[in-house]
Amino acid sequence: FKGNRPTIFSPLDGQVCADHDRSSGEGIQPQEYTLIKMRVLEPAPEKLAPFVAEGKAVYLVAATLRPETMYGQTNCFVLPTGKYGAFEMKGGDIFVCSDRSARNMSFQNMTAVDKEVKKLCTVTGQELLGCPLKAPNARYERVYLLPLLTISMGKGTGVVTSVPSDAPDDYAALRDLKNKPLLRERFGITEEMVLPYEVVEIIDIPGYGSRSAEKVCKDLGIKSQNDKDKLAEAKDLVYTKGFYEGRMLVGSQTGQKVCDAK
Ligand code: A2H
Repeated sequence: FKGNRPTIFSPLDGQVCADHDRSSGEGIQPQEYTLIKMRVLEPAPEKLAPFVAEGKAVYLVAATLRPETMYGQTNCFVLPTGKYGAFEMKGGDIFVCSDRSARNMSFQNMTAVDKEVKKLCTVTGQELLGCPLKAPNARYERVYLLPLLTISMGKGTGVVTSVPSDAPDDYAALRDLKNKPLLRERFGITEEMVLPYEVVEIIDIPGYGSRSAEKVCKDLGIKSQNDKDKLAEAKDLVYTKGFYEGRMLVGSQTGQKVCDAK
């Protein structure tokens, strides 16, 4: 794709995928994300149920910079107050994501009609919470859609898949939901949606072990998903080291360095 719109390659279906839109910012390189198609299982949220009943493949579509970590997915996140849509894509799939990302995808040959967005319904993050999903490559057969309050709707697709072994933000948010019954109650999340989901060890980083996000959250004394500055520091600490020195513990590239496996 030419221009300043970022291109995403999805290794899961070989399509060229799209993401955010930078209309200004000369010299700023577009961010390349991988889109992860997480299929909506039953019982589907009310707004999506008619499409699922028709036999359509409906996906929550998460944007990630770390496709090699998908073996460690334990859940997916949306912003409860975020506005999402269900969009008709090429081949009849339905993608649930932010309006902005759907528009971007329409310029990357992914929508049913090129350069056009066909929105089937509008849905809030709150209305989607608790939705069961099939996460590709994950150890768990079904994972749930949970709230993450720090999602930016202007980035990626507004949908974040959660890998608490390697992403400090994901670790802190899942731990909040496990430890705080009132937080679960506020968003209609049940124990079964969070308590059975343990960290999956997928990458070993020298000095950080195979649960690097957990270790760095403990080392820095991160108390919740709202500890923004410390979480930014935690991300920096594990990200570079993990990329160059981490080794895959699972999957077809077991033993390889993360930078090669990716
Ligand atoms: B990453 P950057 Cl294992 N709002 O994926 C907030 N965060 C978002 C988002 C949004 N709208 N869209 C994507 N993200 C997250 C995996 C991962 C990620 C791991 C480790 C680090 C990591 C599993 N979650 O990101 O601002 C997504 O989480 C560390 C930065 O574009 C995506 O990759 O640089 C990353 O942030 C994109 O962040």
